[in-house]
Amino acid sequence: MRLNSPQINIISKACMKASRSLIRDFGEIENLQVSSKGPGDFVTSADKRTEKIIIDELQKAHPEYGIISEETGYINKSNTKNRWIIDPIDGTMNFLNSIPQFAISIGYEEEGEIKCGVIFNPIMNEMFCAEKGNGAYLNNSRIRVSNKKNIKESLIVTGGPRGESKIKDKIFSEYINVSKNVSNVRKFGSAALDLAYVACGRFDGYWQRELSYWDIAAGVIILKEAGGFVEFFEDDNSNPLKRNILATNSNIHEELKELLK
Ligand code: 2AM
Ligand code: CA
Repeated sequence: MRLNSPQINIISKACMKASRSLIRDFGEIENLQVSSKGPGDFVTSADKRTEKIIIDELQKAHPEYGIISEETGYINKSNTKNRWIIDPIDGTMNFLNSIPQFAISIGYEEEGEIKCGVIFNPIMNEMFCAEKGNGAYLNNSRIRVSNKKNIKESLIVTGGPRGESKIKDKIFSEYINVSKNVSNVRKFGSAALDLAYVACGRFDGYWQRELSYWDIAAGVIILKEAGGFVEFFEDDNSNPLKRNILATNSNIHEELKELLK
């Protein structure tokens, strides 16, 4: 791999370290699924355990960097120059149900711009990573978005709505409209991996409302470096951590955007 910034090395090391306990935890879930208590509490602690390993590792390298992480929130909030953006388990619902479609996602931001990121699915042993200006990789191979030009032939991925969403009807009607005009739509349950899959051409486009910044920070740079196009739409200015995202191979971008109107 030709990625060589110190930050990408720090992130991939943290991912590898955290993934060892995450793989063990995933192995436990099957047993807990059939127990009367269920795996709920265990998953919450696995999430926290994974986050702690990642944060400890990142802080060892740079105690002064800012952090935004799903479970803990902000650390060193005043440092907005250098910041790690962490989602310890993206695709928690899949993890909870013993479905191996989840990932650790870590992005690194400098002066408000994402410079590099890693998305690691420890069960499939797939590490997606990218660094600004140096391309995107899946393990050791360079990746690129698909070359699909016709939206009617495109495979699109999306997610949501969550149970508590106040715009469920809107999200469902978008789902129907997109479904009628593309080859097919998937709901895979991990925003980070959805973006990574567009980056390597498995999907042609992705959209999702009501995400959090940590779900997509690493995915944005991976997709951009793979030749894709990312756009945030109808941003809620009162909450900078909330995002609606549209991300494609760039060829079908305008057409997919049109379908969401
Ligand atoms: P999670 O697994 O870390 O909770 C599922 O469609 C994907 O969207 C997952 O990446 C999930 O992250 C994320 N997601 C769905 N609804 C969300 C919400 N309301 N806020 C934040 N993330 C959400
Ligand atoms: Ca997430």
